Amino acid sequence: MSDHLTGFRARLKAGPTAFAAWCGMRDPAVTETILKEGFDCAILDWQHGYHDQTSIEAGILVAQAHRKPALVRIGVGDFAGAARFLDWGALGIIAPMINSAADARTLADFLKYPPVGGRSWGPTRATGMLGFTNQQQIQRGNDATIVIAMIETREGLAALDEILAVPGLDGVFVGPGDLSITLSNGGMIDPLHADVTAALKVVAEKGLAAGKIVSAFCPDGKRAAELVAMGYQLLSVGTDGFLLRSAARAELAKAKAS
Ligand code: 3PY
Ligand code: MG
Repeated sequence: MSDHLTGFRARLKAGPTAFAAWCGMRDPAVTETILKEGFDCAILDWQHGYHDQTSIEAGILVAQAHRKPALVRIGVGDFAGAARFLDWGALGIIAPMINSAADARTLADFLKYPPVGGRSWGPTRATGMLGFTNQQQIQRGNDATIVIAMIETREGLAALDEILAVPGLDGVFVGPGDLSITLSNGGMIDPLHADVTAALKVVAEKGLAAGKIVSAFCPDGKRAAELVAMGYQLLSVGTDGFLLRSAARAELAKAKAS
């Protein structure tokens, strides 16, 4: 059994906080380079990243080569596509703009096998990759993969209690950028704004009380450290683009200082 993969969900709940490499770039070598710096998993960003289907598949495989899980942040409402990514070996799905319990139920229904949901079985990579037989895939696949709803709107926050009560949902992931936009009625984008910080505290408290995985996007490491203190169990740290840009800027500044 591939415990480094199948045990991910349990490890998130037990702690310590896991850190995710947020990967929007298409080349799997970028994912690999960042992952090797000690991140616990990769999140491949299909929604806003540069990925195509081939690069999602390559990202999953390169993460697996380093014995790390890969999760995919899907497009809005793209639950059928998400099930394919699980078949290919993604260990988790992060679904944006989940605004109601009905949204969360539909998400879980697509991605969890019966009796929890109605996921369709496909004899693709995931079964062998996880070390499962077909029968075990049906019986244990639901526990080996995580289904996470993004809370990133005013509506999602208002429906948080009902969303957290959806049985097939493993966790919530705060998108602070979109949250800042909706909380200000389009007035600003500021993922570090005090209103977002207050919402992050509420999501952590309610999510942990409901026994769900609490996770969030962090624009940088400083923010991630603050959210560890709030009890967050899975945090992304910047993005591949941000990390590349900040290292480039810092090194060029040193070169020009001479
Ligand atoms: C947000 O901050 O809105 C996100 O979706 C993180 O990428
Ligand atoms: Mg968002």
